[in-house]
Amino acid sequence: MNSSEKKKQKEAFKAAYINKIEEVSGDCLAESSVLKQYQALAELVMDDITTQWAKSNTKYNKHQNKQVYFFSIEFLIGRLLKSYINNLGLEDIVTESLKELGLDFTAIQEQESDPGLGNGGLGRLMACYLDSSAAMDMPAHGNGIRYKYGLFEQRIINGEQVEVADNWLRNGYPFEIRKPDKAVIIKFGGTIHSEKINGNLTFVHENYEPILAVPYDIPVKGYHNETVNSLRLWSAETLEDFDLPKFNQGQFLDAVRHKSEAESISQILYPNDNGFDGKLLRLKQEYFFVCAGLKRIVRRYKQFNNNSMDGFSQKICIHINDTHPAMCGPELMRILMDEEGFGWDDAWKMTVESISFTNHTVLPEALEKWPVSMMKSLLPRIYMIIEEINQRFTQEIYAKYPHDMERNYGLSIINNDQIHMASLAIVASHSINGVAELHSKILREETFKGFYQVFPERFHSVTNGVTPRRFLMNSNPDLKDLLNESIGTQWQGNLFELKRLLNYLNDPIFSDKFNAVKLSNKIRLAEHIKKHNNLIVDPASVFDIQVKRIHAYKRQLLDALHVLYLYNQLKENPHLEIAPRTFIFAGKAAPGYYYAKQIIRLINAIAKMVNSDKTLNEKIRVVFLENFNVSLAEIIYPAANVSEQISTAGKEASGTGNMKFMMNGAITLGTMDGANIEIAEAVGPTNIVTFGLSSDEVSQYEKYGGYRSIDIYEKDPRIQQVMHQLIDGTLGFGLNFQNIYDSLLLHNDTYFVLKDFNAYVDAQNRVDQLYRNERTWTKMSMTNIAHSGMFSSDRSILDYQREIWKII
Ligand code: GFP
Repeated sequence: MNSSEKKKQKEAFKAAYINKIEEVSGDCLAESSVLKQYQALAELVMDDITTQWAKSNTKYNKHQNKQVYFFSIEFLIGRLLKSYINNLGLEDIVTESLKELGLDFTAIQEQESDPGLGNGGLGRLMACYLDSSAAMDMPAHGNGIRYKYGLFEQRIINGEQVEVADNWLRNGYPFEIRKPDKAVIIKFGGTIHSEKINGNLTFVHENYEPILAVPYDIPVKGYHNETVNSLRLWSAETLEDFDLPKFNQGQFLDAVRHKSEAESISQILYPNDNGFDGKLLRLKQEYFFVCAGLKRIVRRYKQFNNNSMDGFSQKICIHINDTHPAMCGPELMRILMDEEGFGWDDAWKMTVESISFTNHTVLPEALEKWPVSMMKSLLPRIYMIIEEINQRFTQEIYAKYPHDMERNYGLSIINNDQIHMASLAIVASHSINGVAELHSKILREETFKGFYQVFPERFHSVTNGVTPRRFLMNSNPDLKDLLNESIGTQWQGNLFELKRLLNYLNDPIFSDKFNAVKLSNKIRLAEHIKKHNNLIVDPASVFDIQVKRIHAYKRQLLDALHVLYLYNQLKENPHLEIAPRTFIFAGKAAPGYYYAKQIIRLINAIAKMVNSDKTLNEKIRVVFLENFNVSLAEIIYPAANVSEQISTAGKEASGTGNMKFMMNGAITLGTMDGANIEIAEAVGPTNIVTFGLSSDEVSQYEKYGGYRSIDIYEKDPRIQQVMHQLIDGTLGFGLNFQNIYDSLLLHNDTYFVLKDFNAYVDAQNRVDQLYRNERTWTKMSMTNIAHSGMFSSDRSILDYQREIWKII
């Protein structure tokens, strides 16, 4: 675009924008509030997108391309305004125009709420996959729940987590379109009986409670292309707002009760502490979005296929994200048999051919199991179908392995009066995949070993990925510009092109510019810390960061204990030479997960003690940033030097934060777990710092015993000191972390924190040494970015297309 064209475009944009402001606020630009400026900009952007959206949909209908639908109970999409603008290619026009109008673009963007429709990696992965699919012109859509409240807003008060409702819809949401004309009815409870209708045995559902599912669609705009896919989120409503007869009889409360009970289905997002908690409302939520989504998919398919279901499983992929949508199997069977008139065998073939399943955790306590009685009364027809799926499956297994009764029993979808949702998902889909090499191996060899023997061809592995558009290009614009001016822009279309950066490893001028970018990102984060925590941190110090859900297996505790140990070292020897460090933590604990909340409290107690101790000469600082969400993450990753990925080996399925850090040049300090292993392979052993037990060692200890945390404690005075400090009042008057202490000693340290402590301290010393050699560190950092191509979600989507959906 030459400069006069650009000028023209800017003038046109400004005129349209001023108009829009007047339209949405009734005020002129000068009088408009920042909120109205945001709403006007959002609407203007939506005007552009909806035109393309309609075109994409028409194209999909005409050509009947194979469509993928991600079914997920979480979609952690983050703010959308900026990514829409960038994907539309309007970045410069909008930024410059707003500046010329004297408006603050950053303040405008901050008006957007950050939809907290997910707990962590699981939901964020879905958002990355939608972004990549659209960027690659691939028809892939999301199907989930429009929770009225996001997870929760985390406040830290007196060092403790306090939860506040996250009312993300408070000011409306400009990027969704409500489609009441596409609403469907979901049936809960009631009874089933069979009848002969026109000579065919038909199942009739009676006395059920009907709930209306209303879709809200959010466009998913591809990067610099014409593709706009859809994220469809379902909201629960009553068929009629009030029970009029009751209302007329004066029973007002009863009348509204039904309304609020119905709406409760899409009211809250369950917090995930990787411990499965079988609540009836959660089961309702799961069936609600599964049933609504599938009904619309089938209806639309027929609408553009001469009212026929022919070819359905060749054209439709139902991809289920973990087991929450596992009822897709029986529900699709129900639709095909009860509504479309197929017999069992044909319906089963279509079901298995269209469904694929990704597992995201191996923690046994997180694998969903529903009581038979609950399923039977809430979803009687679905239960009947699950029972039949199980009966047919176990018969096949018994016929195949008649002498292995014990193993066969383990494969049963229903046992001990519980329905095992992972087993259901495996049996009812043609593909099961793990999310990193190690995780997939553990699925094959341990978690789903029996199923792997029966269906080896169904097992795959697709390593997770993250979108470089949000997590590099949009959140680290200075790095983007530096890369563009040095290695060209091809990397923006193909992240593997970042390898060209290796040519600059020994270029001192480039290195200086590269370090200047990191420093300015650290200054940005330091300003955030100053504003929110009222603490000054030195941007020249090592920014050592652990941000993720707080969970025992992710071992924020190991990080915290090391800080405490370092504090003790510095107290003993104030002249100890170390590169000054800022330890930064962020993450939410599930409200009912006491232990995780204690970890937050511990980190804050350590922070208070360390930050107020003048004798340390500011060599270490500790920060806990409240309310970790996608927007905050976007400021954090670009500013990191050290990426803490220290889960107990074998427990973290993949991790995706590790990839976001690496893409921004942080060095991973990690265990050989999840995708850390693949990061290590990509960058080579000299560009990562690894430590600790391997997953095999962990699994040996778990199976055969042989680990006694007390032995480690007794031998190591450093550990004794930090352990005592947990309970002796060092961390503040009246502050006692007895339950953390007990978990490590009395309960034998389930996640091997003490066992790995020594190795972690050594690894931290290595980090210190490496950082103090600036040239080495800069090279390591550049090498990490150069090899991050493999961790783009574009690569993951290509793998899914090739291996699982068979699209290319
Ligand atoms: C879960 C797993 C992670 C994995 C993501 C996405 O995330 O290891 O990377 O799913 O597959 F635990 P969290 O919800 O725990 O972040």
